[in-house]
Amino acid sequence: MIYGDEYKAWLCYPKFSLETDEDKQNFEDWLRFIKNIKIKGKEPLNSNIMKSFKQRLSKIFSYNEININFIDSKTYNDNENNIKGWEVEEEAFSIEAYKDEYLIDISSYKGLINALFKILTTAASSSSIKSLIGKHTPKNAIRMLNHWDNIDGNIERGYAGKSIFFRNGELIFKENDLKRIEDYAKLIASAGYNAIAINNVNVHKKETELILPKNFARLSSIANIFRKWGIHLFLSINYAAQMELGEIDTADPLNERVKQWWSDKAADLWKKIPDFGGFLVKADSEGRPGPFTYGRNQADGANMLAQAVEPHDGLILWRCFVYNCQQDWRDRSTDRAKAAYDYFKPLDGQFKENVLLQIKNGPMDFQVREPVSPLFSALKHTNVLFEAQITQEYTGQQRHLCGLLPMWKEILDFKTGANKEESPIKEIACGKVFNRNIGGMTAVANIGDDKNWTGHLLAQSNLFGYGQLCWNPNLSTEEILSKWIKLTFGVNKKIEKTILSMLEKSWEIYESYTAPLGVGWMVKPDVHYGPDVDGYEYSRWGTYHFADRNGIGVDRTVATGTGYTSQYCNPWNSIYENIETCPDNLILFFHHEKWSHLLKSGKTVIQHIYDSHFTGAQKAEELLMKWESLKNILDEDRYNSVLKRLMHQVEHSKEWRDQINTYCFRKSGIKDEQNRKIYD
Ligand code: GCV
Repeated sequence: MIYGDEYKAWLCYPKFSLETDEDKQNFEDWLRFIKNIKIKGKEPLNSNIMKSFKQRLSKIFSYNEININFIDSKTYNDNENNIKGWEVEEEAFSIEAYKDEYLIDISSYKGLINALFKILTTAASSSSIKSLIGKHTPKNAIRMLNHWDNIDGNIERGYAGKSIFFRNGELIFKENDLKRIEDYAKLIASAGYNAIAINNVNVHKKETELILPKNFARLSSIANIFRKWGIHLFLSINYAAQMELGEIDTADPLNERVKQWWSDKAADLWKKIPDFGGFLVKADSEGRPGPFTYGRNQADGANMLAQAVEPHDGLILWRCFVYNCQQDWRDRSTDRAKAAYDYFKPLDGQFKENVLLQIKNGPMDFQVREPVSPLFSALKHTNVLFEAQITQEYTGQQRHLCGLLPMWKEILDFKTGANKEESPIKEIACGKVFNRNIGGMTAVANIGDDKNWTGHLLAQSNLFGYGQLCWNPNLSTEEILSKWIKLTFGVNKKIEKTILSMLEKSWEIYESYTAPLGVGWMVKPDVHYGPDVDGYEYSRWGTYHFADRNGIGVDRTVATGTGYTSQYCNPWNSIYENIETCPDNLILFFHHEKWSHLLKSGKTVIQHIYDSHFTGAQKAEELLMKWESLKNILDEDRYNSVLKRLMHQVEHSKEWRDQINTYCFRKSGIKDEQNRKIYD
C-alpha cells in the first residue's frame, strides 16, 4: 500500500525514495544538509514551527539527528506577530551551498515560512537538494484565494461540503474547527499562497456585520492562524454596508459622512488586526450595490474605500465583473463580453495606488474556453489582480475530472501584444509590463469541509497547482503535477505516469463533450451542472449561442457584429475579427458561422461538433480505465472515492454528448458523416 491520507492532501510527507542510485546519492546530500542546517535570520519565538519542521524532515528521511542553527540574526520588517508588507523581495529566500554546508538566507518571517515549505516539499517529493540552490523569489506579490463562503455555512459554487470558516450564522471559534483552519493554512502556504478572503463576494445582510467589533475577537483568532503561516486575512465587504446596517441612508462615495464611516470602520478593524490585508469588493454587479446608483463611477467607489484603508496600508481589491444582467435577449447589439472594458478602460489611471482591479481571466465568466480578457492589456496605469476559478463551477463541479493547469498555463502565457512587446498575461498580472508597484493572482477556492477538502480527490491538484503558478507562472504543467502526485501518493512511476496523463488531458476532454468551439453557456441555468443547450438562450444574462437552422455562434466582429474584437491590441483584434485567422477553438465565441463552415482542421462546424462529442465521451471512459489500472496500487479509500466520480463522469458525458449532438442535428438537419447514433 502506498503511503497516504486524503485529508493530508499533498502534505503526506512520504519517505524519501531510495529506488535508484541517483535517489541514494540525493538522500546522502539531504542527510548532510539536515545534520547541519544554517539559517541566516531570526529564529521564530514560537518554537513549534521549527519543531514541526524537524519532525517532518525526520519522517521523510527516517533520521533524528537534525540540527538547525540560526546565525547572524537580522532585523526584519515583519515578524510572526505582524506580517505587514507586500514586497516580493522580502518574501524571497536563498539557499547557498559552501562545500558541505548549506546556508539559508531570509529577510522576513514570511521568507522563513516560504523557505521551510520549499525545503519540505522538495524533500517529500524525493527531489535533489541541489535543485534548491539559488534564490527563490515569488513572481506575484499577492497570491490569493477567495472563498465564496456564506455565514450560514453554505458555499456559493462550493462542491466539497460546507464552509470551514462559518457555521450557523457565525464565524467558527471552537478549538477543533480552528485546528482545521490551521491545517488549511499550512496546505495553502505550502502551495505558495499568501492571502485569503474568507467570505463570499456576494455579501448578504448578516455577512455585512463581519466588519463590526462584535466579530473582531473571532476574526482575529482566524487572522492569528493565517499569520503564523505567512498569510494575510481579507474580508469581502458590502459596498453599501452603512445602509444595510441602518446607519447612513446613502452610499454615495463622495458623501463626507460615508467617507468618515468607512474610515472609522477601517481604523477599528486595523487596530485589532494590524496586518489585515484589506477589502474585496463586488459592486454594481449581479444585484450588488455600488456607486452607479449615485451617478458615480467605479473609480469614485473604489477610491473612497481606498482612502479609508490607506492609513493602515490596506488594499482595496475591486472586481471588474460589472455588466448588465438584465439584458433583453432580443437585443443583439448589447454584448456582455464588452462590459468590463467599457466600464473600466476609460478610468485607467484614476484609481488610487492601493487599489487593484480584480479581472476575471476571460470576458464572460469562467467558461471552459474563453479568450483572455482584453482589459489586461488596456489598463496601463492601474494595478491589476488576475482572477481565475479553481472551484469547478462550469467545469464539472468536482464530479468530473478537470485538471485546470493546462488552461491556466495557456491563459497566463497568452501574449497580449500590449506595450509593443509580447506582454503575456503573467507579466501584466504581476505588474511588470506596465511597471506597477503591486500585482498578483487570485482565484476562487475549491475547498469545503469534506474529508479530502475538494470533493474530487484529484481536484486537490488544482488548488496546489494554482498556488505554484502564483509563485512561479513559468513552471510547466508537468513539473507541477508530477510534484503534486509524488507529494500526495509517494514516489511510484506507474502512479505518476497514469495520473499525470489523466490530469494533463482532462480539461481538453471536458471541453470536447460540453459546449463547442468557445460558444459556452450550454449548462443548466443557476446550478451550472449538466447540459441544457437553450437553458440560457432566452435569459436576461447576456449568454447566448444564437443557433438556428443555418448556423451557430456570436458575431462579435466590428464588421457585422458587436464590435468586441476591437477591444484587443494588435494583432489579436484582426486575428479574431477575421474568420480565416480566428483560432478554431474560439470560432463560435467570435463568429456566427454556418454549420457547413469549414474549420482550419478541415472539418465542418457540425462535423467537428459530432466528432468531438463522440470522442470526448469515449475519452471520459479512458480516464476511468486509466484509474482502474491503479487498483491495488493505491490505497482503497482514495482509489474508490475517485473511481465513483469517474464512473459518474462516464455516464454524464454521454448525456452531454447526446443532448448537444441531437440539438445540433435537429437545428441543422445535417447527418453525421460517420453515421453514429444521434437521437432525432
Ligand atoms: C459569487 C458567477 C457565479 C456567481 C458568482 C459570480 C461572481 O456569476 O455564478 O455565483 O457570485 O460569478 O463572480 O461574482
